[in-house]
Amino acid sequence: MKPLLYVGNQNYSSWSLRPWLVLRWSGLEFETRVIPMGGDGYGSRSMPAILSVSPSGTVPALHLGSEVISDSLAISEWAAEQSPTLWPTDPTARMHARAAACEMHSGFAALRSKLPCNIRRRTEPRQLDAATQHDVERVFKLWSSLRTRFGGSGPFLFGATKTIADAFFTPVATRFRTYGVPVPDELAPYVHALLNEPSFLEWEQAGVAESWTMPIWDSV
Ligand SMILES: N[C@@H](CCC(=O)N[C@@H](CS)C(=O)NCC(=O)O)C(=O)O
Repeated sequence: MKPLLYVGNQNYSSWSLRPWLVLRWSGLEFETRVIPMGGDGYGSRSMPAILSVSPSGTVPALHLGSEVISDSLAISEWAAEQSPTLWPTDPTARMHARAAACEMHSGFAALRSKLPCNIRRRTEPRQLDAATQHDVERVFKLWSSLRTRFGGSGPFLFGATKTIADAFFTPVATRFRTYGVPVPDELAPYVHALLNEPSFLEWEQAGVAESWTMPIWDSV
């Protein structure tokens, strides 16, 4: 039986996009099922449709036979056990890749709430509040330091090979595009590489084609 990944709406669910990219990049075969988010229980991790496949009440959730992994980083770590190049092979680079993915996984609260993921949307550039600006600048510093130290001649954070860290920052690149956040020139090629990566383009196309809308997110 193939692994089965339950995801949220592809236009909006940044949590879902990350492990979906990781699984794609792993080369493992898997199936994807989309659960439209919203309605009763949404926002309090008690949507019946999600709870029926994910004990945490959240997507993404990966089903491996009778086992369920309901966290994007844990799913990515599972994939990396099957496909070791998902983390850099050099131990020092790997340590920094893990730290970057974990920082994204557990931080950037202002960026998440003020610039919600909405892949197909485009707004005029806006004035960011201090906390969001701080998060944006931290992302730029982190990307710059990793690219300078480990990027070599490749387009991604750790060079030519895409890693879990790149998957975790792909939704951030879409947020910068959606809300017109100016990206420093030196980082524009990295954002371009993320937003033109073939698996991402496939996900984006599915998101654009979705008929669901989340009016609250569209009005932020
Ligand atoms: N720590 C989880 C968080 C996942 C998460 O918050 N998912 C959102 C969708 S983007 C969700 O399922 N929300 C359902 C709800 O809030 O009711 C992960 O990394 O997968």
